[in-house]
Amino acid sequence: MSHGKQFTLYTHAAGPNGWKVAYLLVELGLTYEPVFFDFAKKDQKSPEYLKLNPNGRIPAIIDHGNNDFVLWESNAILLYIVEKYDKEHKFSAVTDADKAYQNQWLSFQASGQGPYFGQFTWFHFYHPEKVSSAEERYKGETERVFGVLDAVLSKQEWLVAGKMTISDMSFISWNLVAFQVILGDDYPFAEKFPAVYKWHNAMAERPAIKACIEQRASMMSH
Ligand code: GDS
Repeated sequence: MSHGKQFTLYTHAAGPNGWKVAYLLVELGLTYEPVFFDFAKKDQKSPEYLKLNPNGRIPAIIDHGNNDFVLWESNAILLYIVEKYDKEHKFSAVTDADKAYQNQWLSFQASGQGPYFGQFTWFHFYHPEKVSSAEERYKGETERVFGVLDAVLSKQEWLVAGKMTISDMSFISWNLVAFQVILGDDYPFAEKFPAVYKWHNAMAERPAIKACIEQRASMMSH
């Protein structure tokens, strides 16, 4: 390790899943060196990177403070970081029941939000043919997932343990893509999903998270 930071984070300027990890590292004051991949050059499929992450996707981390421990899958990374470096439980559950709920929401994010929002993005922007039925299906799933979150968050401020945890944080990046890109700026988000809107903004306005969001925006405008 020549950069002197605790972590190396393999990530991408636009891709949502690397930023999740950045939000937590910055919130906890842990240092990291980002390596921003160029997907057009297939950096994520290089033989060197596949040795770290056989799935060939971002994010992955190397923890230089723990014998160069390597991990991939963003929510597994969030859990590892809080387990090892959030001893005060600033962003993580304490009791067994809350830990189970924390896992429940992380699983819902990784199976319900990420892939469906991702497929909506894919069919909206990248699929070589226009397939309206697929786009409609994933738009419907995106709205359904927001509906689930809104029903819960209209009764409680945070998903788990009465505070912002990694479960809440794991949703931020794809929320942003949905707000800004796939549903679009003119989508009446605040009216349709008021509790989600409030919850998301409370997180996005935190200085650490705001700094990451601004860094992403500035990288995307260049
Ligand atoms: N579950 C993993 C995690 O959370 O760590 C998902 C990681 C992931 O999706 N990484 C993307 C990546 O490295 C960047 S975020 N892609 C490069 C590649 O595949 O070559 N993800 C679903 C999710 O978040 O659950 C997606 O939908 C991503 N879409 C969002 S970009 C891809 C394809 O054909 O589907 N090659 C391109 C689209 C894509 O990666």
